[in-house]
Amino acid sequence: MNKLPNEPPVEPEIPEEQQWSRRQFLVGSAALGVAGAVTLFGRQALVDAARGLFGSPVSSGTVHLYAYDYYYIPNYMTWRVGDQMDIIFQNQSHTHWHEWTMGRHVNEAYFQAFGNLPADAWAEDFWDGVPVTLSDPYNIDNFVPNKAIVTYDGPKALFNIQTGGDFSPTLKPGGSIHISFTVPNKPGIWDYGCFVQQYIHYRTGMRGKVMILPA
Ligand SMILES: [Cu+2]
Repeated sequence: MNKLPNEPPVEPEIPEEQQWSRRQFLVGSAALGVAGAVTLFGRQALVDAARGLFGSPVSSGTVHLYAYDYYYIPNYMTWRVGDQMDIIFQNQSHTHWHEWTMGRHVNEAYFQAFGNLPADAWAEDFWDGVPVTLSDPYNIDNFVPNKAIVTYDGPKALFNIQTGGDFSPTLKPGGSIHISFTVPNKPGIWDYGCFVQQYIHYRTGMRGKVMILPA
């Protein structure tokens, strides 16, 4: 709408506190819009655009990581070496099992195979030698510790601990688990993904990236 030249600028008296709330609301709405669009389309391009717009602030403390069919929200994170992280990993699917693995150099030769496959998809498992505390297990299908140094909070039976493959909590539909750790001194870019159903989930887009900044 065109403003008349002689119209005085509108500067309502808004207390500082209220202005801050309004900014928070606007940012929150934009983020919700992106989440909604991702839910509808699950488009990598859209997510990349969102990352460009909003950046990727360093996460520390509690972060919710949601598994859907077949993508994660968020599908990128930025951590800093030495920071304390509490990842609440939750499977939002009503029908599908999902896991969270993290590493480098996925073996893409497995992608063409069917039937029984080796479970160690990453040539390098991020969690090797990393102290991790697991708690609040709910509807866990299984948990593979691999070479992580794991402390279990509560009865170990609830975690259904298995051997073989990468570090991977696998959740039944609606399941969740709390993964607590200090970001190890492994800076750089790491990938995460779900290899359930012979890597179909990963191939379909169920993957993400973590940028780890030096301390
Ligand atoms: Cu999955």
